[in-house]
Amino acid sequence: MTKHEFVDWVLAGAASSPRESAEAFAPANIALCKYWGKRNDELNLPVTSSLSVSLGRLGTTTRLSLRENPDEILLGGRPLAPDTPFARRLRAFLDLFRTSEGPFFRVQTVNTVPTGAGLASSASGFAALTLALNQLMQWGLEPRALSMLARLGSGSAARSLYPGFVLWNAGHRDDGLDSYAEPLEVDWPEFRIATVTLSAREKPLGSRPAMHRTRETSILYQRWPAQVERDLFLIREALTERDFESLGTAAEANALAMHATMIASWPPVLYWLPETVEVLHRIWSARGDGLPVYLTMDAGPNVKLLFTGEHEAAVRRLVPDLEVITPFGAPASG
Ligand code: 2P0
Repeated sequence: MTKHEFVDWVLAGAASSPRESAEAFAPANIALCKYWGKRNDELNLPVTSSLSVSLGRLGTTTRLSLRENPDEILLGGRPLAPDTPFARRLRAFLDLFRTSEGPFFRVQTVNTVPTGAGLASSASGFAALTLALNQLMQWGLEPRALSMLARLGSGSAARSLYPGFVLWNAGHRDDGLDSYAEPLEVDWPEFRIATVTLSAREKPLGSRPAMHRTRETSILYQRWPAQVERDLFLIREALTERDFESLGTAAEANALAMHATMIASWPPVLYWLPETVEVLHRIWSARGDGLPVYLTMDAGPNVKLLFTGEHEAAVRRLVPDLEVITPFGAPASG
């Protein structure tokens, strides 16, 4: 099945009567149990399920309106040259929903994630665009269908449809109709994530080719699905019991196993910088001294810390220049 056929299937029966304009927000997300490897590149179907936490008000707001050919794309208020990789990828996504006759769009995208924090992923961007399209075209699609459409733009975008903790079911079907994300009913106001920005430079290898290379060449990848199955079970159990230390342990083990698997690829995929390793040792040392702080890492050199509100001051002392995120709303002020 092609992407186009998939979209036709999802949109079959949906109404379509375009409005003038629409606006939507989607949060960025960080996986606690990672998505790494596809079983189908065309439909962006993952080998394993994954579980993330959305970052509250940090994410992407996208405003869409109809216009004459060609599309116009503005990023943070600035027009984007049509031949940039981002503009091409965005247009390719929009092409799934139209013919050569149109419709054409003005796309105004604003990221509310702090620049350089390593969070400006494609996830919130494609999720916000999908939500805005649903409103603009008045399709009236359910979140499950929207999650599958966002997935075609970027796998992790499937998870950015919802706030809070989110599970993306890998699914088993070849047509991808059972591969969508759903929210987990867990409210955890004390839960914190913080980003440690060590490098804002563009990564040497994008996650898409890196994922591909890992799956093709890393001997350790054979073990990855079993690791995810274990970690997903432990994380879900920890969420149910609000057991922060079990959650942190499983999330950290999962991230490090993903990186170990990448490093065993050929040519090797190693995103870490010397500063990354220094932070890891600092965290492990503090944890050895009794501070319940855990870490996770994505396809880059930056580190994200997991802790609870009661330890925020200690974590800030440990790692200055943290960007602390409260996924379940602002902490109550006195
Ligand atoms: C994740 N990452 O679960 C994992 C962990 C990065 C490391 O999903 O090819 O941009 O568009 O489906 O979603 C980044 O990969 O990849 C990612 P595509 P995506 O968050």
